[in-house]
Amino acid sequence: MTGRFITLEGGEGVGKTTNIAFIQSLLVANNIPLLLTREPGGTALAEKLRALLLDKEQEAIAEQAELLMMFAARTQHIKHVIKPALEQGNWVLCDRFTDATYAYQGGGRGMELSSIRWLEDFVQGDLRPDLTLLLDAPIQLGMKRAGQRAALDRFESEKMAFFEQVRQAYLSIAKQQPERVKVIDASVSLDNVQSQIEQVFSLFFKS
Ligand code: T5A
Repeated sequence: MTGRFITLEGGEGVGKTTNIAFIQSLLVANNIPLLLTREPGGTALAEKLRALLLDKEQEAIAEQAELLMMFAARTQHIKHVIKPALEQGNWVLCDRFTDATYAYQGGGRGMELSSIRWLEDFVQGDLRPDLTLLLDAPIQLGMKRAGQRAALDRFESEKMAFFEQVRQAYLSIAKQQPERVKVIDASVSLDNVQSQIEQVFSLFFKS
């Protein structure tokens, strides 16, 4: 038996971390064995790569290096955490995955989508999320929320135009893959966001 693979996506500060605990409670209430994880990260080595990727006090990271570091971390994560968990019948809930690469490195940095697609196939084989929740909110709102929470990291220090491209890239993925990617309006109150999430899961449980 294999579990199902669910990812949570969106721009900075839209509420992914906040809503993971809520999604966890929905799954646990349905007696679903669950593994929570995140990208970049999820293994000891991938967390070290994450720290390097988010650190803004170091030499400039070339765009190609950034892309390869994301996929290097992802390779470790899939091999040591995600695949074994799915194979044991657990569901995996992951805070960001490859849609973030299409959005940030593709949309934000303008890297060729064909290179990302090649790496996706090379690293993941046929592994793709079964369901993706895209939390969407205006950039200014997400940045305001993220800034209130902690100091800005290397990505959060980018310019507004970068985040607008990231947002548009995410929305375009959702438009192309509406069966998998469900857009949640994250600009409203947390209660409202969570009732949208609940609706998506009530349909997903039946699928
Ligand atoms: N990245 C990642 C890439 O470039 N390529 C890739 O392939 C991958 C995988 C990772 C960075 O790496 C980049 C993208 C990222 O920049 P991250 O920590 O995963 O960093 O991502 P962040 O977006 O930086 O995560 P944040 O923790 O900043 O944002 P969240 O998790 O979306 O937001 P959250 O839940 O912490 O909420 C922020 C604040 O808002 C409040 C919360 O209480 C919190 O204080 N809040 C709300 N307030 C009012 N109403 C609501 N509805 C609210 N929802 C949340």
